[in-house]
Amino acid sequence: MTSPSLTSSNRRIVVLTGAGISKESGLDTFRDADGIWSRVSLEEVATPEGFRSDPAKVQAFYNARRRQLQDSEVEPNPAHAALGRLSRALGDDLLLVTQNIDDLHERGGADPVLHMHGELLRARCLACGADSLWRADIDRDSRCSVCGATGQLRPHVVWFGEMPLEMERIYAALADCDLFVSIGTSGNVYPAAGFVAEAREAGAHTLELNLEPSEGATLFAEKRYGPASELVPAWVEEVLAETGKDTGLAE
Ligand code: BV8
Repeated sequence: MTSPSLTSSNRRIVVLTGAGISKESGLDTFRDADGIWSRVSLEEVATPEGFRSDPAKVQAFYNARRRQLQDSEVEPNPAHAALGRLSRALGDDLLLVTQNIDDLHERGGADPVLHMHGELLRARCLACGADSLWRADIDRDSRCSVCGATGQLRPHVVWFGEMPLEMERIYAALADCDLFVSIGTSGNVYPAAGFVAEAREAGAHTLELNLEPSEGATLFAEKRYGPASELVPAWVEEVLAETGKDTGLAE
């Protein structure tokens, strides 16, 4: 089905991704049966209160995920590569927002990527507030590369109860977009789960690409269900053909 709003050549697209787009790269989702929240308590490892009460437990949780992300087995999948191609073709006409803290969109060629829940490969200093690239474990001896403080680093990740990043920029893009596409997210976590309503309000066409209907499925004008590695490349092909902006660099 051709997305009605793509007839003009300068449509503006906002894409939101969630953990489902990285599942086929070997990273677990959160709320699937085998998901992360089935093994560890969200309150204990993804809240400021959890960090205050047991920082070592929280650091260990993110250290394990940071190591796994850098494992050679974990690679961008065709969905990441397709969005990389779309990013190169559309430039400023695409805003790619992700809830994910992995770097697979970047490694798939997307630039820029807006990480509204932060990034696993960056550390934030509680002493000076700076965040910096960080690939190693974070522990009590870790030293801030900006101010030199030791033992003051936390993951640069947005926990529950904390304000997601770049919300103004996201809401401005949603108010101005012609097409909003949600990929690989269950629609459980706000404010991301509310983006589809914002886009509808702005008159945008809305499309959900997911393995199964999300919590917000009824809010989407168009829905396609299946694995992201199949759905996303097919959808990107359609968009590039309709807008004539194909880079010709098929992945
Ligand atoms: C905020 C950290 C306000 C990084 C995450 C009480 C107090 C404060 C806030 C609240 C509260 N009660 C409720 C809230 C709001 C809360 C919230 O929404 N809670 C939920 C649980 C009800 N939200 C917040 O707290 C947010 N902040 O509201 O701040 C505020 C206001 C003023 C001042 C200060 C603050 C912060 C939310 C961010 C929390 N951090 N993660 C990390 O460790 O990763 S959220 C976590 O969930 C991840 O970021 C994840 O990305 C996100 C969403 O999950 P999904 O990506 O959707 O993953 P999920 O497993 O759920 O679904 C995967 C989907 O993929 C499934 O549908 C599946 O079918 C599909 N799939 C699987 N395989 C495939 C596939 N699809 C395609 N192909 C496949 N192969």
